[in-house]
Amino acid sequence: MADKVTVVGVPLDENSSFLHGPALAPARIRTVLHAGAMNLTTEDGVDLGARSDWHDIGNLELGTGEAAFADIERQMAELLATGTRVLALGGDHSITYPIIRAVAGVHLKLTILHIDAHPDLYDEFDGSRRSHACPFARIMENGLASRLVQVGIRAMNAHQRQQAEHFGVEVIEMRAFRPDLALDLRGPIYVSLDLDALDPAFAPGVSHHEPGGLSTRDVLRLLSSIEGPIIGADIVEYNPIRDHADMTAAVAAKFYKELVGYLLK
Ligand SMILES: [Mn+2]
Repeated sequence: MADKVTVVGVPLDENSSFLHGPALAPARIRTVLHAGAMNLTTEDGVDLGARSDWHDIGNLELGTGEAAFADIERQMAELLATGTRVLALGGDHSITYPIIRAVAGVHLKLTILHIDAHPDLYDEFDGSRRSHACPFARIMENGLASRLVQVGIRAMNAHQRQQAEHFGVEVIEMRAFRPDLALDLRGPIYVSLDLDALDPAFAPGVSHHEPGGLSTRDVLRLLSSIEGPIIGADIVEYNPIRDHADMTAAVAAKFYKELVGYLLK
């Protein structure tokens, strides 16, 4: 029988607009998760080390350019066809578009919870429609989600505000965020977690520092408040080259554990 949950690395960062590094993230997150400093039990008490119904299968094999997106979509679709739920470790945020293409082929009426400092709704960025600044424009214009709910946003310019209105995106800007925020999300729910949603004080190892963000606890509380089933997730934009003493890798490893726990539910 297929595993209930599969973790897979998607080491693509060629669509980053500012710095490279997130391609190194999956390996670094795994190293820190298994270094011995943290155990494998989630806050709900799920001991991932004692369960055999999930596995981390390493990284996808990827080409470049448009072929990389096709590679991600095909390999994700193959995994999903076995009945498993997938947690993807980016990579830059561009990977979420081909992942959602595969996920939307399995789950109708998808709700995406997108946690990020940036709306990533550009029609194109620096001449590229594959940029990590664009994935949610591609997802919405292709009708791949019935709801897109964004939390943590604090870098919304006029173009992206227009795009959000055009696509009917529900944006909870950081200035309106409250730690006890309760989202009314019905399943199936996909969580796309860009680590730059966190304040750089909590997660310095990202390419785009945007101060005034979420705490690690804010994100954990938000995830635990979701009532509907989480059927897929990604953790993107960790950049080991920008990290200090693996602090951000530990944050990513924490979310890795918690998200695998939610996906196993
Ligand atoms: Mn992003």
